[in-house]
Amino acid sequence: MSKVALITGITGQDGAYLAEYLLKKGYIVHGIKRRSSLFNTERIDHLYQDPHTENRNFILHYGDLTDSMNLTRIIQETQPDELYNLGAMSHVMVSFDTAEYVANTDGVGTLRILEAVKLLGLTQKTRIYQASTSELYGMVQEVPQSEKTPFYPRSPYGVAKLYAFWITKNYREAHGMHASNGILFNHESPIRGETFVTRKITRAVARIALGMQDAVFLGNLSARRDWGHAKDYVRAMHLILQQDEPDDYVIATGVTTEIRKFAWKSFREIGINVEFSGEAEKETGKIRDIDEKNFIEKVGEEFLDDIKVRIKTNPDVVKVDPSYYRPSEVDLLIGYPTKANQKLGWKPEYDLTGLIKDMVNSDIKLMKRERYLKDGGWETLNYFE
Ligand code: NAP
Ligand code: F7E
Repeated sequence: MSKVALITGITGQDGAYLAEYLLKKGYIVHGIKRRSSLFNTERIDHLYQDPHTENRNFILHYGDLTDSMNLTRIIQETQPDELYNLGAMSHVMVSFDTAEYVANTDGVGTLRILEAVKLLGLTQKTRIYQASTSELYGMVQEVPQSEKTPFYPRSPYGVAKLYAFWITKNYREAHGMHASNGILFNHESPIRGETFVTRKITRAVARIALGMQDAVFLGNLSARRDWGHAKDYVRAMHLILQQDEPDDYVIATGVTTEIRKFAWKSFREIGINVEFSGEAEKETGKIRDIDEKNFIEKVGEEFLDDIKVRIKTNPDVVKVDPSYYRPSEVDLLIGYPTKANQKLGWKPEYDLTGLIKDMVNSDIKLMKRERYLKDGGWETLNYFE
């Protein structure tokens, strides 16, 4: 018989990759999506099944992590073997402006899930995955960060997730539930939200190359992150729930990189060499030269002349805008994923170069499409299929 999974946050980056992964494994996948005034299912539209289809294995339910009764009803109706709690207001900077909402969704929302499973008598049936985060380490107390490193969150998001981490652990210990935390370090992909720094950069690289944007404005260029690919990280989520015993795991690559270097590598992926100079708000990244062969191969010959002109006229492609600085910053994250490597047998397939390649090339395709559509070029669309 097929296993049943319920995913909160199904419309997000991880929800989409996890749903696809579980469907390929033969699961019946239920997802909770929020009602929104515009379509919010773009990431999972390729998985959609007509409600009249027999033996449907991908089913969406309206819901919200702030609504206990709704969550309880959906869990009762779906009787999941595995419940992945991925829903959250996940943007750290935005959490400074919406702290109470984040506490309610990301913190108490996790309690609602755990309590519903307990109340419905499903503690022995339903295994729970909680989307914990490297933001728990915040002002890091140890380098690199492992499952044993003490937490010191630095944002309302981190603090809400701290509650979610501990309430998950408490329900495991107090009620014998199979509830586990995946402490995932940053993971990105071509479908990453556009306001996270990696996607903001790869999208801007594509737009700058195609003449659609002059420069990208960023905040703290010196912060360091341990970035992996979301496709690798959803495999780890699934592995965590296949273990006989529930536990907490750090999922990371063990490599850390500055934001500045991520930007440099992203431009370089399409043959644009950028040089950084200046300090703090005055720092800029300028085009130094172009590897024409690479640029033509990745972007197209028709865009080369314009970008060459920019070296002389307007070379600044990265600028600093202090409004992106955070009230309290997480300066350095680097994970120590040995427990996951050894116990789960998990290893990432993508390294940072592979991740950047995937993201930049996908954004070039997307932005070309956008550019041609804007120019009224409907008839040229087939070119991109
Ligand atoms: P994401 O792209 O921002 O997706 C978040 C999902 O949560 C979306 O489906 C969103 O729905 C949904 N959501 C937001 N508020 C909700 C609410 N009140 N009720 C129900 N659903 C709600 O995030 P992600 O990158 O996929 O991350 C998945 C989870 O892992 C999150 O919990 C995040 O905090 C955590 N995490 C992420 C990373 C990372 O680097 N990506 C690392 C560690 C932990 P809409 O589409 O309607 O907005
Ligand atoms: O910022 C710096 C910023 O927003 C990374 C979420 O998925 O991962 C994510 O949180 C760094 C920070 O991700 C800009 O100051 C510079 O130091 O891409 P981010 P995040 O805050 O690390 C963790 C693990 C999660 O759990 C979260 O849900 O980049 N930075 N300039 C910038 N950041 C943004 N967003 N925009 C900038 O312009």
